[in-house]
Amino acid sequence: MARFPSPLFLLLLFSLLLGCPPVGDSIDDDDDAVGDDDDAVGDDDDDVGDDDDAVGDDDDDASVDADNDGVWSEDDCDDNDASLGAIADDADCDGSLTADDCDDSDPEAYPGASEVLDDGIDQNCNGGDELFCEGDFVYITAEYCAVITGNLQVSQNVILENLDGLSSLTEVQGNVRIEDNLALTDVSGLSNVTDIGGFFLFAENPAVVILPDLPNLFSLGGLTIKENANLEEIEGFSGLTVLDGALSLEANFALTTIGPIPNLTTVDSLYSIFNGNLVDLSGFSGISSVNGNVVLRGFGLLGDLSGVSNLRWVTGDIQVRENQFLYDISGLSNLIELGGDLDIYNNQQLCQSFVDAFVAEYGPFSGTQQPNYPGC
Ligand SMILES: [Ca+2]
Ligand SMILES: [Ca+2]
Ligand SMILES: [Ca+2]
Ligand SMILES: [Ca+2]
Repeated sequence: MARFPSPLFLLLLFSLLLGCPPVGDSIDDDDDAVGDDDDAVGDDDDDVGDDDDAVGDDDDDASVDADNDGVWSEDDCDDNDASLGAIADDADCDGSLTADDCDDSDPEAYPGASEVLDDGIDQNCNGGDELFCEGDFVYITAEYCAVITGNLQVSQNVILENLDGLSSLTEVQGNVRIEDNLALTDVSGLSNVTDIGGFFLFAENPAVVILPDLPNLFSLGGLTIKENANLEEIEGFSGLTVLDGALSLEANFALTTIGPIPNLTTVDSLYSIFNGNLVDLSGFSGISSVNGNVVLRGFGLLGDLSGVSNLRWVTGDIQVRENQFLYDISGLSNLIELGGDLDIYNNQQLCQSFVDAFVAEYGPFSGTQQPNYPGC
């Protein structure tokens, strides 16, 4: 029996021959195996959220808000990303609103963006292009330096109250001296510094009461904090991991607290000298290895050495002397190796008998372990 094409097939064939869109068929016109609806209301057959509402129709019409952020697709910087809002509020769609964006026509520039040095463009919106600075610099000339290849010196400035002009600075390959600045109170401008190749000297800044944590500071070639007359607190150095030199606190007479340096395990030498009001050495508790001397001298209030109880290896001498209130040296009992002398003397309240017992148990040690308090 002869077979004839079905009426539906004939209708489709007829439509195609006339160049009309197929209507109401079941054919997968775009061959993507996703059911086209073919209802002749502006379909683009892209199978992406066809709404068939006769507006258009490329499926990005005003009734679509794919990321449900309340901004219609045609007005949305990215309708698949709810964190990006309306073009009207953020013309370059970089996530920084027009009011906050230093260049709302440049999506590479916004507060917090990574800087490209020396390109003439202020990517991070801090007011200027950041620079690779070759040679030595002082405060005034160092503004916008991100890297200084030589030394940085901020000294003998009588009006400088903060270091905000150094907020671009991340690396100094030489030494940093912050010294003898009478009005300086705020040091947080150094908070973006990560590496100082030479030493970091912070000295004779009489108006500084708190030396804030510099959490990005990872590596130093030495650290000396001395003779800051009103410095009460060193908040710590939470990121400091490499100290390729000595750690020295000297004659900060008001200092009561040093916060944690939790990642620092090794220093070249450890000095705390004449920080009379320091009562707690727990900031040093991460240090286990000293490639040089340990000097703990001139404490007025420190009672024990528990803050340095993690000390295991010291290649040089340990000096514990002239500490008025020290009565307990058992914090040194975890020592495994002492390359030099053990000098413990002139500690007015430390029982000589305790010192003798310590030496008998953990020694013998070279060096001087008397006199201390004889009356117990
Ligand atoms: Ca949206
Ligand atoms: Ca913007
Ligand atoms: Ca921008
Ligand atoms: Ca730049």
